[in-house]
Amino acid sequence: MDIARTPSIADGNPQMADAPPVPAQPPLIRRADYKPFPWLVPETRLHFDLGIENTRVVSTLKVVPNPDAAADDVIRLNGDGLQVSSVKLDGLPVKNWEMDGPDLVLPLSAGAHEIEIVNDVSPEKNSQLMGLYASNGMLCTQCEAEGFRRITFFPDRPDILSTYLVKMEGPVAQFPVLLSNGNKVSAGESAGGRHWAEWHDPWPKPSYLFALVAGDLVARTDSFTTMSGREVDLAVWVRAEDLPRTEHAMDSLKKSMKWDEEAFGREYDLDVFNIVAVSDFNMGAMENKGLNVFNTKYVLADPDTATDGDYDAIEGVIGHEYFHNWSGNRVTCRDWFQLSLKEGFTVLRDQLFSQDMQGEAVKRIEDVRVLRAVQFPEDSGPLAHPIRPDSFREISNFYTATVYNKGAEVLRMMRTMAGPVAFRQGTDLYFERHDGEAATCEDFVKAMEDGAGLDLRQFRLWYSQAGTPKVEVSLTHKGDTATLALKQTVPPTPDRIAKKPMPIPLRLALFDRDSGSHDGEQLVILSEAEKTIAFEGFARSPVLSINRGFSAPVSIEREVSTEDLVFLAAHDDDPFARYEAMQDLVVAHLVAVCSDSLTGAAQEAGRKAIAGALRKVLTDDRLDDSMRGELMMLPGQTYLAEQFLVADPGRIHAEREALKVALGVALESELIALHERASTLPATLDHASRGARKVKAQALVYLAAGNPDVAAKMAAAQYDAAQTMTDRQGALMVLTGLPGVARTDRLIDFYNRYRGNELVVDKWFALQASSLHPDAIEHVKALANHPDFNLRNPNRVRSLYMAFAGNPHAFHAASGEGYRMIADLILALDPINPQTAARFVPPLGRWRRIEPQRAALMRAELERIAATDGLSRDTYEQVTRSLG
Ligand code: 0A1
Ligand code: ZN
Repeated sequence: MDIARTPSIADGNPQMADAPPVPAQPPLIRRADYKPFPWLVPETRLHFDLGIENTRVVSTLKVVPNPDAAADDVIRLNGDGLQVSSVKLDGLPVKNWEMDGPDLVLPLSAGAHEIEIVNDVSPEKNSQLMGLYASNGMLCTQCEAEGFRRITFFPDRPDILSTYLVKMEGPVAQFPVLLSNGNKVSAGESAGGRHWAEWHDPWPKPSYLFALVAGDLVARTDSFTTMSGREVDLAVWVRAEDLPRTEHAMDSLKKSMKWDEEAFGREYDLDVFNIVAVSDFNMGAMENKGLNVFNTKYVLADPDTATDGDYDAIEGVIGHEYFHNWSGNRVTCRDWFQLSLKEGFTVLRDQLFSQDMQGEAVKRIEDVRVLRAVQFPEDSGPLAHPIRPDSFREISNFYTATVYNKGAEVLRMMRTMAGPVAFRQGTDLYFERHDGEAATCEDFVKAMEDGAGLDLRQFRLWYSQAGTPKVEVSLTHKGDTATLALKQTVPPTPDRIAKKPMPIPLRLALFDRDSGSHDGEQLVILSEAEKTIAFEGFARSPVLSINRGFSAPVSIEREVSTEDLVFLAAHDDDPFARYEAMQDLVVAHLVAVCSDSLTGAAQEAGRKAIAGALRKVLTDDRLDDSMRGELMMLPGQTYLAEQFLVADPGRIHAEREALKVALGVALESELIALHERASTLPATLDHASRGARKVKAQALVYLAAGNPDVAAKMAAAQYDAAQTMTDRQGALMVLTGLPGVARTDRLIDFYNRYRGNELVVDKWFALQASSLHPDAIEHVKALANHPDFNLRNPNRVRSLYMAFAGNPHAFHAASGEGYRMIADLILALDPINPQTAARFVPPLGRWRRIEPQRAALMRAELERIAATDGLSRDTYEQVTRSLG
């Protein structure tokens, strides 16, 4: 770029570059516009003089022309709100640089150069939690996606790979521990109670993987011997009082390291692996090379303060971040449009890991439940985008369930089509070909074609087309032939109306009604818009089990009898399909009830059929409790709402609750018996005890609907006797929804018992915000004024308001008060932490799929936000897309 044509904010050298006001319309960045950067930065040296109020950064970059890019006579270094103190080029001070908006632009002649820039940042003022920030007196960083530019000037894009040598210095008393990426190479004391440490990361990496941590931390340490016999020092760093809660995190790390060697042949590549837990964090965790930074939520656990679900989530997230060392770090992304290259792949890897650790069936069911609750609505709403988006204004808005979870499903389909062995050959080839590179989704697909022997020409559409495909299924029977007719449609989305058919791998089986068995599963790939397949040898019409294991992320539509669903719920040998039959049974019933298409008698018959199927689930002693707990769960409100073009959330909620009442009444004795039997298991972490705790919580949910007095007594007793957080929280969840003294007493007890434990107090906020209590809105308003509520801590904000936004009867209150509260939150949070604020827009953005009165209220709140001056890029983009 020619500097003469660059608009400049100053004639001389501005000592201070204020963050520019956000333009009315932040620019749209397009995938098609990708161009390699004219310069490479093979080496980066950083010096940090650390302070909470002010940190001085000296950055020295070796730059050389990029042989694969068009030459330029300037270098553009991205910045974001930085104060420049000085710039040197090849050792000499220069003044001919300019600020172009937030970026620093420096003229540069061809050849190799060294650029030194000195700038200051203020960690304590950084409430966005991007770049270098302070959390509980410690300093830490978050650089993905574009946070490094808030630390120093740099070509802050993932295709610029550099080795980093980092020296940091600060007061020993305040920052006894100094960590960065890679291996520690030296350390020492300096005058005035100060010390320093130097870290070197030999693996070239993009700036988004840079990390630094300085603080008063202690570590649980351990070691791991890799498959080639190298010893790696492991450490999990936390505040001293949290040390007893780090054992599970360390175990999870060691399991992840071993699993990645066995399942994907991936070995760790540094002498140390550090994990640091921080209380203030926008997301779950971050895979910085050799120095993962985690939200405390995904590190700290003991049975008294963490639920079984928390234990599993910790194992999954530790695995996820660790697996990024190969899928993300050794092979990174060329640009942010390729985000699913690392995220979809790493989610698939963490799902397979958790399946191996916890059991395949239940994990698959949980993953599909999340996909349907979060990704399906995204794919059918105004924020729909392909797993490889074509454009964005703010990349933080694209860390979505589509890029992550649907991305994982797309790769899982390749694995289903290739088989696990060939899929592994594909991933081996991908890692071998692209190690040390910034790659694209296309590179991955090509490696899969070459390594796994798949033809993925048509399959590539899964990367470019958004929207959840619909597959209409019908099975007819004549003579001894069953004929399956399949028809696919990919719905229009805001980015594209006309869509092409995509290959949809469907695992299916045809059951003989009499024997209850089938002759083997088949994989049918539906590549065309329509297809019919004949199956011979069926004297009677068989029962079809389709999309077994959820082999494709599609929605299946078919006319199926209640009788067939009851059959599958009891007999299907694919555990997912069994779960699915239970779900379908309930979905079909509730959709019909909410559409007023059932007579009173038909409604009664439907409830009876569901009660009968659920009774079998409660009493089938071949089922293990963990699976039983899954089969007991009713489809969630959002998934139910997805079944309607225009949903009435009030009606859906009321009918879903009414069904719970009916089931709670009809099955009271079975539910009580199940609860009693499960209560005899010990409070240990083994599979059977965990399953028992799951069914106890589910039993209480139905009993609370059917017989609130009995349920309140049982829940209070469970609460009082609880030896685990799973039991205590399960009981309190039910009590919180039931008016009465047991509720108040136990809520007070819970708070007093765990006061000061941030993560457990988060649960206390969330339980009340998500409760069935009729006054939940009032409770949330009161909690917003609680002394422990704090807009600056994302976990606390989410614990109150995400829980509230997911609570249908409160968020969708017909008055519109719930919508107003979320809009008020967005406006209050946006100036503090835009990334977290923008995450609250999607619940309001669903207005088009909601009945007209509520839709108008939701839209009005979006318009109120849109009309506010000075919105962040994050919130601006989400709100304008949602208004469409
Ligand atoms: N790469 C991380 C997710 C992540 C993204 C952005 C962040 O900035 C606040 C933090 C974390 C992962 O997939 O785990
Ligand atoms: Zn990730």
